[in-house]
Amino acid sequence: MKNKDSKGHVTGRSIYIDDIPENKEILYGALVTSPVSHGIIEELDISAAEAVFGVVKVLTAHDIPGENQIGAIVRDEPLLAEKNVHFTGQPIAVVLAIDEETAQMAAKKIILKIKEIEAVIDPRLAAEKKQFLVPSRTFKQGDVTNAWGKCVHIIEGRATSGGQEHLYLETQSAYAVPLENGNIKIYSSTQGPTGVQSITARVLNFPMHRIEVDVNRLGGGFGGKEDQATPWAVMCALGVFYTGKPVKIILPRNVDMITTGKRHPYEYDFKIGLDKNLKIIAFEAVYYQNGGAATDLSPAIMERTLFHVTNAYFIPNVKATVHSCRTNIPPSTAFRGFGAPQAMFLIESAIAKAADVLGVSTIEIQKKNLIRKGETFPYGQSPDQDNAVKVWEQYDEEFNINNEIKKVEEYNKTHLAKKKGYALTPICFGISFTNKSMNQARALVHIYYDGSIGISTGAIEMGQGVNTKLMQVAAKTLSVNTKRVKIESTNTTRVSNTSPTAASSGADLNGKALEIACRKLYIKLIKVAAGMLNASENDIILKDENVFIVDKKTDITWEKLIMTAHFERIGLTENGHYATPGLHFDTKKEQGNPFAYYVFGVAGTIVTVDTIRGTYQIDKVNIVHDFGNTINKIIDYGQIEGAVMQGIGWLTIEDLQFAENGRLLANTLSTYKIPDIYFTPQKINISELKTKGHEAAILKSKAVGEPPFNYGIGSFIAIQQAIKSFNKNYNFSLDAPLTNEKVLIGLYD
Ligand code: MTE
Ligand code: LUZ
Ligand code: MOS
Repeated sequence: MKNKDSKGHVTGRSIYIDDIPENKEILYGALVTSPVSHGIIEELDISAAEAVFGVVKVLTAHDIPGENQIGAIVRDEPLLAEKNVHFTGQPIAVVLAIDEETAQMAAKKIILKIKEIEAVIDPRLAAEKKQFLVPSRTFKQGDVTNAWGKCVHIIEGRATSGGQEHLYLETQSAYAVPLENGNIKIYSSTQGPTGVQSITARVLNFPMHRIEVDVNRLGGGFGGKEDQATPWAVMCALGVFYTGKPVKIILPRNVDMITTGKRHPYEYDFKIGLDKNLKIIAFEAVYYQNGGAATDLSPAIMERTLFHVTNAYFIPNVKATVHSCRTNIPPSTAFRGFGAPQAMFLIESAIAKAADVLGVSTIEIQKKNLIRKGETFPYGQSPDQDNAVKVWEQYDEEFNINNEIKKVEEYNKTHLAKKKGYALTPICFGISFTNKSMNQARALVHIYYDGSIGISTGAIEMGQGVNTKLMQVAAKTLSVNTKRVKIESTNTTRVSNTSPTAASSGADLNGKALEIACRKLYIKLIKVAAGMLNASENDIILKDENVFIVDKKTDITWEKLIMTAHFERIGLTENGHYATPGLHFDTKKEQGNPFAYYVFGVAGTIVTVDTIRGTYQIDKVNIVHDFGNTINKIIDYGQIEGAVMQGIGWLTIEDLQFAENGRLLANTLSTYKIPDIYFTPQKINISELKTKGHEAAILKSKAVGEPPFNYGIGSFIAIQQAIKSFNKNYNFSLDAPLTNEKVLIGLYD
């Protein structure tokens, strides 16, 4: 089944926040933000802005009836700055006016005097100054201190990985409208409608039931709207509270880029030890996450980093510590992979560095250390499938690793102006929110008496195709055509207390809840059919929109059955609730079973470097991926292709530069480059691991959203293999992103 949204998207008919028909009394909001990265507000004079014709209200911290606090995990982030500003782009005021131009023009008239204080941008410096957002955490396995003695080779060093702009096509957006009795409805481009609801309630000092949040779809989220869609929604609601009129805020692209948080840049120290057979005996690492000016989701991201420090490998002795460093950039936030890519980048780079220093093959080290069933990760969980090895074996069968190596070597022997590089990237990504309580979901299913079906869940459609998958789950469980199924908007009044659609678990959690609700309806309908046919319930099945007795088709169609059930006064609405079983984690011991299952895969990346210009292209990415048993090949392959490109972009051309004073330099699309159609690999070959799937995954179809992002790591290593074949003196670099400038320098020392 194709993604049900594809037609609407290509014809421009899909509805995003800015496409919702506007009420004629609507007001538009424009932000006033901090021009400096750290300072004390000495003067904030809004009178000139208020005097502009068409301006209705200027909101500042003084106008907040409840708490001026939007922090989700730690309450350390004001909606609007009070005395201090902590990052360039931090919201200070919102101008509400009758049109966008007036709001933006008036915002410029606000007098703002800020005494600048020194900004800290470097997370290592922040750590030296003990500027931490939350306490540091350490995961351990075995005993690293004693293990170094058993190692024949020990390699240590530093590494860096950059931030990453989400660049969702739809910028941050919200539209709030007044309801009767002072209640407020918010249309928000958010991955987390309940987060928007609860934080709006906190800021307005309302009970949650007075705030209704509705989400139709997002023009992309990628984690950037897991909780950072909230402030604009709250500002709109605050505007409604004061003016009684509908209020809309759509961030212009450059405001979005400057103001919102991004993937955490990381700094790393590492030490890796191997025995003479290239078995990794010990790995020790310190991760400094650049968390920005407020906690946001950093503690959860820290946790996911710790869970992925050994990627798809078993390492008997490990010590990993993450410091969450408070700096003066916008609060870093969720981004596809959620801290795992940083961990996986480090271990993959450390292995490649070790191979470079020892003059052995990276691939040999990788292969020797893949994790097997029964072996544990540093937090105690053991994968219940041997798929790390299986994906590797299937990859070798299908793509022939030695042959791929040979082809690259032969090319390099006969070419000078161009060199090729090749790298393999195994992945192992844990599925479940690492915060146990978030692993729950609900679904509400109505069967209307004409036989059509309406479904509400907590899942947010952001391009990943979750709505299409939910249609399939309902259609399959009730055995009806997908045409009968409509997925409603995600609305807090229909499905409450939802987790954000994140952690790649949107389809699993909401799909399982939906399956439960549909199953309840199915059982009710079987009873009705049994009554109609005077038959035993055990003999009745619903199949292809018809009632069957054992395998004999009856004359009772789906529509007839539904109408009869309604006349018999059977309730045709059901709720489903799902909570992932088997999860537990002890944060005192840092041990447990945090994940329902793992997603495995391996990618081979082949690149060509232009040795004159330092430019490169990604020729090919070959992948064997563990889909489980995919319910939607078109969607899942699309998720892999998109994630691979995003992963490659992160470590190659996306260069999120900040000035020393903390101002974002890469603040437009002319200075921040993301992969485009020309940069896309000429071929991405995707092959499915032959497996039955996993019971914890929806219809055995494993989560697919984030794991393949990590295949992008291969580009970082393959490009350096190409440099090395040109410049024998090249030292493997652990400094990402690997921009063309760095490649050129590497080619010629
Ligand atoms: N795909 C598209 N097209 N747009 C997105 O915003 N977000 C990614 C991934 N794929 C995203 C996407 C992220 S960060 C996550 S966590 C998952 O989709 C969320 O959806 P799922 O849980 O339904 O897989
Ligand atoms: N969000 C979250 C996530 O709150 N917890 C997680 O474990 C997670 N993982 C990936 C992406 N978002
Ligand atoms: Mo995805 S980073 O979990 O929104």
